[in-house]
Amino acid sequence: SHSWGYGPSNGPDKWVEGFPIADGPRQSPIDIVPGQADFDSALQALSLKYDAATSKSIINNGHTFQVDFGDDSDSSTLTGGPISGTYRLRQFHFHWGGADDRGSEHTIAGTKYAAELHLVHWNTKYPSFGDAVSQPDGLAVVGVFLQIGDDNSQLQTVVDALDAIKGKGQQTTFENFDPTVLLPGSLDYWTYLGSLTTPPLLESVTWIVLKEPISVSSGQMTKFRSLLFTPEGDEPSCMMDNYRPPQPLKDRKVRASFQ
Ligand code: BO1
Ligand code: ZN
Repeated sequence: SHSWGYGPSNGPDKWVEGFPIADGPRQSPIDIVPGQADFDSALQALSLKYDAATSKSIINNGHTFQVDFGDDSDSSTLTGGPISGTYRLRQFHFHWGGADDRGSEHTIAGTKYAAELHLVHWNTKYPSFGDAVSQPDGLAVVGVFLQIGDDNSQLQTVVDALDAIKGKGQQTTFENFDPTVLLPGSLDYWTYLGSLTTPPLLESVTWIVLKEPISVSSGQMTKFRSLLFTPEGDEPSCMMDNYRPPQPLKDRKVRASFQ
């Protein structure tokens, strides 16, 4: 059958055929133009409280690799920032390019980073992630840019696990990992209302995009690209360029937590 992906025949330009919300009013990602964002002094500081004991496994799902967390209690949470209430961490994953000059989903005044980390949280006013994912205030995703530079020793823990999940559908345990170690020094952010960046493209995400990038070396990016979109036994296709380009801002405002 013909499922979505990032190729010419099933990539972002084709997603609207199966997911008409692709042309909806609050799609993600977007290009963030800092000079057009409104500083909002009412925005609170972000509070990210993660417990390493909640990390469970790492999986290649054929679109990206993700680390999944136990989310049956308030052990790893996001509060503050632009959101009300408590959101629980469900998973984190990355998007990246086929070369170091591209790969992020959000762009900053047109500038692309080499990759983007997404920490995905769901609103505990709903019973589960599955219920929250289709609600307008159901999810909050923290986006962190990866900029080419020094080897990132915190990220290397993740990179070292990739050998074990080369093909689509492969997974392995990934325990005792606190994703706080992946965050930059500053939690200054931009925020706007948007969507999942992959099908089903549901318009349920409060986006929180951090201003300060983290580092990644070119060698670490090469290891991301050694993953495969394909399952073991199929003609191999390297996992890269798994990002959606920026979508129209339409009737939305981007707010900044900083001046
Ligand atoms: S993203 O952060 O906007 N790139 C994004 C895109 C898609 C999902 C999550 C975040 N998808 C959902 C799937 C669910 C899955 C869940 C948690 O991720 O729709 O089926 O359970 O991994
Ligand atoms: Zn993502």
